[in-house]
Amino acid sequence: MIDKTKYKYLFNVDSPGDIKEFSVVDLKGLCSEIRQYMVDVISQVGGHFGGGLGSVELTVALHKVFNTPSDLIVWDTGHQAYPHKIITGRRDQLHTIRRLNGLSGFLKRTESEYDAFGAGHASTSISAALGMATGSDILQTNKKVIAVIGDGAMTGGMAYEAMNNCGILKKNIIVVLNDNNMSIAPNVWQISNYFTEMISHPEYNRLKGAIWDLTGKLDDFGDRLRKVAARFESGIKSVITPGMLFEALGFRYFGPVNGHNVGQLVKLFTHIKDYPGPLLVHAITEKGKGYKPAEGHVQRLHASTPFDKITGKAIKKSEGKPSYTSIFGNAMVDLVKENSNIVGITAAMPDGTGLDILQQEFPQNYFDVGIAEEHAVTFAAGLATQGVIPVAAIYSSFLQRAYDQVIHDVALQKLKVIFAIDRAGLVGADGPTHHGTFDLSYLRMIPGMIVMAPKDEQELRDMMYTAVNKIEGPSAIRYPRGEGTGIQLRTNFEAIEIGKAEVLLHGEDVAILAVGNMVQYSIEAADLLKNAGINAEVINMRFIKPLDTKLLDNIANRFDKIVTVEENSIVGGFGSAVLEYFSDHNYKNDIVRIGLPDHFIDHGTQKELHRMIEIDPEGIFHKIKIFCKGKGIKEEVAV
Ligand SMILES: Cc1ncc(C[n+]2csc(CCOP(=O)(O)OP(=O)(O)O)c2C)c(N)n1
Repeated sequence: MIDKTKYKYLFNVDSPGDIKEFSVVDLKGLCSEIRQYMVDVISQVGGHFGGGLGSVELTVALHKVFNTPSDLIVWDTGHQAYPHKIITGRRDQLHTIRRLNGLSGFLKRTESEYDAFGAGHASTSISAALGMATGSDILQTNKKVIAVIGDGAMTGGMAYEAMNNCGILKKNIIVVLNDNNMSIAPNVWQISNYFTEMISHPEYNRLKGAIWDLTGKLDDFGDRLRKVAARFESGIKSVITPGMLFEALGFRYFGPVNGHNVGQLVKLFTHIKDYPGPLLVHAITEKGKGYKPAEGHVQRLHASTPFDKITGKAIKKSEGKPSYTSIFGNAMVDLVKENSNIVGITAAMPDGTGLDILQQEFPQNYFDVGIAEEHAVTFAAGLATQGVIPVAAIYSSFLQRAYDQVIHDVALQKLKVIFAIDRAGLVGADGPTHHGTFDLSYLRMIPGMIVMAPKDEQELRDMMYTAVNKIEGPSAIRYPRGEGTGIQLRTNFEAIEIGKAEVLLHGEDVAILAVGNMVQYSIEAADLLKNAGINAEVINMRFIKPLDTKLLDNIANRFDKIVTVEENSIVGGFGSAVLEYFSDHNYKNDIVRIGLPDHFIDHGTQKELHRMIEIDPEGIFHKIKIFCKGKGIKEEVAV
């Protein structure tokens, strides 16, 4: 329960309109209450945390100065937008964040009119904001448009594509660079070294008093700004400010400013909001600001499960089974021990992918390229041309960004790049931006790509070994978020024959062809079917491409009824591959595909979502029972 008596301002703010008359003292009070409220609520329910704590003053200042929702604030990535949610009418639902039917953990246009643009993936904000500014111009709606982007998101190429275009189009747009020097892990943004160098340059410091010294005392800010602005027209600024790079791209650079001084931010935004053309405000912030345990935390509590408010320590659940992520990370270490030509590549997700384990053991075999999935893939392709064996560890939903690179730079050139695709299937609380629901569809159509899905942790290890040692061209291994099955692992690796499935249960009434984590679910469903008098054969297909066609011929000849099960979109995935094969070979069996429906699935726990769309063991059982016993079942079963 939240003790509302502790709050003087927060519960009087139901929308940004309520802070318009706030004094600087009030704004400061509100900022500290937003932090307090985030700690109170997120410590109980979990969620993204450090980024939001660092963006409180920016959020309050922007909503104070601009006329939202008519003016448009585009938050990049969206994990740092909890303060924005809190002051745009969603304060009282914050405890539902990331839960089934609750608030989204990111930005969502259908959730609030204040969410100008949906987000979840990084580096999109400047492009979207430029589109909005241009749209506002065309329709003459005279809206102010502000993009807020982190230094981590600035490592994504799209941000530069957008800035370049801003310089060309010269629309009125404000980009706020929320620079906390952190991505999830410490950021690998080379330009921040440039800023540091610039800011510490003696020449810059000598002239600092005369230029945009917004970090200091700014009581006479208005007058000085005008005077200094005039001098800048002569071009001095472009030579001596850290914003030279942005200036070269066509932005007017303001900063660096203290992103936690709300009064100063309000002044600055008020002054510049009517300036024409692209502006860039460089705000220095601190991830986890104002909450000691986050400030001392290596990842600044980027995201957390529920935690103890005092210590910041996660409230531990009992030790579970090892995650696929950690199995992958440890397998990388074992593989590198056998062959030092293997390297792991992550796009800013060392912990998320498990490659932090490799980084610790073999730092020279590890690369964090920033939030730059496209680059990661082509970088891997380049490495492969030289005989290095790159393993690009990228979440299923983030690999979507690098699709052309997978086709054009890797597959077309038949390069040996191994894609380790974590978070394949429904990821749970992160929701539709992060669900990995399409990779089987988008990978299996690529010529020469071998696509695998392990049924358990051992098979993941063996597939990695197979990809390294038995496959010459590109390959992909996709596995789900979360725990494995908990099986005992062999220490040695074993190669798996390419395109070979395995029959796990023999039966005669129906054949269940399953991939990945759906194999285990299918075995459990087969158990339930047995009790209902239906004997199912369960096959672990292992390969989505190439399919085990010998086995498919055998199945088609032995079974009238065949079911495919996958945690991928029903459109174009594994089941579709089986249908194509059967159709091409004139088999007329009765086939039902079980998978993810052809619509975006919201957030909830993985378990809840599996239940809801009936791809948990009970759901699979239920569907197959109808299929085997009923008539016209396909209509009922098809998802
Ligand atoms: C395309 C893409 N790749 C990876 C991620 C995962 N991710 C979420 S937040 C984040 C770090 C963002 O850093 P920054 O933009 O500096 O924001 P901060 O959290 O530091 O405020 C990353 C890598 C993502 N959301 N999108």
